[in-house]
Amino acid sequence: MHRTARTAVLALAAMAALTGVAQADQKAWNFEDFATGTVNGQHGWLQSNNGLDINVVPAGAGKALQASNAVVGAGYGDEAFSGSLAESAGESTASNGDYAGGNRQPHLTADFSFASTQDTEQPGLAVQVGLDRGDGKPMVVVRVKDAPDGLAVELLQSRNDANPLPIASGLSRIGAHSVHLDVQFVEGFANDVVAVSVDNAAPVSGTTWETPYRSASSLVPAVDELVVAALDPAVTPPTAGAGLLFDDFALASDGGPAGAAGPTGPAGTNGTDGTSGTNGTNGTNGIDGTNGTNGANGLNGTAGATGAPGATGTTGPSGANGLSAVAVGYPVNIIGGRLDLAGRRARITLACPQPAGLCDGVLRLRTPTGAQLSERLFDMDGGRTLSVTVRLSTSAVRALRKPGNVRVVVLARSELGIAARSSRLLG
Ligand SMILES: [Ca+2]
Ligand SMILES: [Ca+2]
Ligand SMILES: [Ca+2]
Repeated sequence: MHRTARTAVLALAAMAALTGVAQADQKAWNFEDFATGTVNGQHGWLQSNNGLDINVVPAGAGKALQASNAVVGAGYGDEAFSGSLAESAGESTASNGDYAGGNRQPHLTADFSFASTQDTEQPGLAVQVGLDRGDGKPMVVVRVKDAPDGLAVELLQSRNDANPLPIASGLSRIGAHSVHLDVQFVEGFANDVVAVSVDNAAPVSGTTWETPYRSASSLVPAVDELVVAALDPAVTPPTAGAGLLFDDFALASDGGPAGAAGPTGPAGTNGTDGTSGTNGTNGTNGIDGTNGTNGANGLNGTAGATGAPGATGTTGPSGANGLSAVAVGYPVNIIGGRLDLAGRRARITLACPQPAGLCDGVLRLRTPTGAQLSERLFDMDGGRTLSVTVRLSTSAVRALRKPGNVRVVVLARSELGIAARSSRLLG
């Protein structure tokens, strides 16, 4: 007997076998809180035939489920069933038969470990572990058996399968071995996939019992629990209380691994336009351009409208006092003359200034002291000269003989009637 060492290894092997797949529901049993003896009635386990060699036993520091085919049952319904998952697994059309429930899951995994209670061969030893709904209608069954070259595991794909699918063989009787079951229930006929791996080796694939059930015109059952079954009679039955130690059962149902990505859907419709962006920053100033050429002169515009009359101007300043008529007159120039006392006459040359227009006046001869002697009227155009001969009376000649000279006085008016006076003393 080597139960102590083997059970410790059993626990480690089962922990390593658990996977991280998302699970809809799971249950596990390591028998540590079970009482030794029959498993019936403990933590959901049921076993209707208590004459079978299946019991909870001490194993090392803990406990495990011992089983052998020292006694065999009449059918799966006699055997040891675990508690049930809340979510059963199977195809959508599988039958719960009042033994399973919850939301049907398409995928299920199961794990357990086993070890021999003996380190030598137990000829004819064989114990089955199946997936069932609780009334002895399994869908998946593996058999653990002993053979001359060691322990072996095989998959039964029907009840009393004459050619079970080999999974592993030649396994050591010293130490524990782990089993991992992965079951994919696929809608439709003969297509479920059961993959079984022992000690983490590459899995071997088979199928469920869906086809045998359908061939027998039976409903295909759902599964939600484990069954440990002693159903294989032996020529030389194993010793009661020996056989195999099972431990660390774990069961989980879930939605299965994610499928491959589907084909790309059609392109969506265009979204609405986004909002306008903010204004950008101002650019730098450009280089100054060259001056253009001058354009042609435009046409003269039309005359503007006559403006409104201007306001009355302010009174102008008073004018300067005007000069007297004499002051601004044009005196006749007395150019020259000759006194001819013997001929009793005087000849005087006069010139009228151009601006005067004309000179109209009287020429008078006087003594140097001013006594009137003679006179003569004249008129002439502006800018002309005129010789005037004035006759002298005898008394005038006498009055002039002593001084020898005469005063000529001319008084004349211009074209504007302005009078002017001029005088000259002649010898
Ligand atoms: Ca245990
Ligand atoms: Ca059940
Ligand atoms: Ca199927």
